[in-house]
Amino acid sequence: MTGGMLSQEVETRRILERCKSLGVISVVGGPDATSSPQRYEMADFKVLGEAESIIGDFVEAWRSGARSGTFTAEKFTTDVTKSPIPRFDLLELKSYTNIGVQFSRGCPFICEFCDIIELFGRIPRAKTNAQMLTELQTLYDRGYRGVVDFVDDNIIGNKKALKAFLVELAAWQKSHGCPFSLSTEASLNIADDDELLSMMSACGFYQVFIGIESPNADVLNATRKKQNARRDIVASIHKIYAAGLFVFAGFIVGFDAEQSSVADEIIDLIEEAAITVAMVGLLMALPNTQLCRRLAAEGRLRDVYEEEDGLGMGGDQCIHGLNFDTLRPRSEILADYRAIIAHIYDPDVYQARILRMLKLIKPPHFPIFTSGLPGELVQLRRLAWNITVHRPAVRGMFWRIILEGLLRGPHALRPAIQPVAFYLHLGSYARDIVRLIDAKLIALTDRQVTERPLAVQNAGR
Ligand code: B12
Ligand code: SF4
Repeated sequence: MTGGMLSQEVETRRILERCKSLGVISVVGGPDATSSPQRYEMADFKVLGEAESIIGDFVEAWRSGARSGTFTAEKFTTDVTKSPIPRFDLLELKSYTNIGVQFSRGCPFICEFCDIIELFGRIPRAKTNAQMLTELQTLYDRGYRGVVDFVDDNIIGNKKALKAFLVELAAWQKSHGCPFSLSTEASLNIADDDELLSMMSACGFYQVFIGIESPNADVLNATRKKQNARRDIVASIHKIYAAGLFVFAGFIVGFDAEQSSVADEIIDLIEEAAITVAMVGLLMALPNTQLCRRLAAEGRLRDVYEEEDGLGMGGDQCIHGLNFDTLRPRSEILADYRAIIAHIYDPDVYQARILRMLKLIKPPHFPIFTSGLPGELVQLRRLAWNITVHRPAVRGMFWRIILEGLLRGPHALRPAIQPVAFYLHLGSYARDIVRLIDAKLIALTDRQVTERPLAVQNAGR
């Protein structure tokens, strides 16, 4: 998907055409096919929505000789307590840096730009504790040790069910020598619940992804992310650090209610909160969202496949967005976005932020020396070798931060190393984004310049 929507669309069509020409039957499913089935018209089978409740119908149809068809799951009714244990035996576990499992689906919030609540609903549905522990046990029995990512839409959507599970998870981890380090995604109100934070920490959760989106309360209210508007975001992040959890955060630029101060506001928040890995993207009206429907009703939604800014819509997901007529001039939004990326991923600024974050993060309520550690140390050795030998630009940052982490205690090593490892990608990625935005801005300026005489000419007729 890294080629953006246009190339994704073209690639999808190319693959489906190739299937047809080879006489191969194609089966599509998953969030994109569910949200935009029209893009997959050429597929022989479409299995749309949560597969558990319809995959049996598809298999039966196939066995009875059908070679095309559409199966659509009834929305939000799939009983996840009946989901089968994933076939981890099909994975080459050694090739993974983390393995995904899922405890619950759905999120109670109503963010305007979100497709998750349209795909999985607002009433979280959780698996049973026994089911979840069997999944982990299966992974364990297959010899996997290391990071397990809980890929829930919002793991704290049903706190009561989560807390009941965490009690059993902590006991399971302990009785197995703490084989798994855990990461997940949650909404920022996780910071309001001290008990939950310490329970998560005690289970081995070390990292949480949080969608902050914007520091500005008006923007948050307008985009219906009210749960973030009524709080001190910096204090909330610091509280999560104090529980021993490292925060990845998402931000979005391009909201209707945004002012020209957006770049400074986002930079200030990232710096003050000491958020090291901040994923900043341009607002994209995904299909199957309230935002997409509103923009369409206002006549502002653009065809995402249309040529944009004279450069086409190609590019990575983060840079490709704004598939609608923006309220602020497009060039201003792009310039603000560029300013944020250029600032936050400047190597010195990034390093200083990691050092500040290390002072805020406290030891987790989880053993540091676990049975998953040897595997992680092998990864660390590989990383250290790679950086020291092949990445001179990051070498200084890496060793300085490792040293600082060691001085703060073993608990600080992972939050120290992780952002540096990410910087191997983020540093060059940020430079690419800045280059691309510059080209887009020039294309926009050129277009205005060439268009002006035409407008004058037309006005004279
Ligand atoms: C974990 C995750 C990742 C991980 C994946 C790690 C891994 N090795 O699997 C990482 C971080 C790498 C990742 C990357 C990206 N992701 Co992602 N990711 C997720 C996340 C959080 C969970 C996915 C998951 O495993 N769910 C658990 C399973 C059980 O649910 P599920 O995938 O929906 O599958 C169910 C059904 O959809 C169906 N199904 C799924 N696939 C198929 C296929 C067939 C053939 C059939 C019949 C059925 C079927 O059956 C399942 C059971 O019901 C979702 C958000 C979410 N909450 O779902 C985003 C999500 C899938 N990601 C998304 C995006 C955009 C990306 C990136 C493009 C981001 C980027 N800028 O690069 C990349 C693309 C990577 C790639 N090469 O494809 C979007 C997709 C949007 C869309 N409408 O298509 C989502 C929905 C988030 C969002 N709301 O924007 N992602
Ligand atoms: S909190 Fe996250 S998952 Fe929930 S509605 Fe908002 S964006 Fe979607």
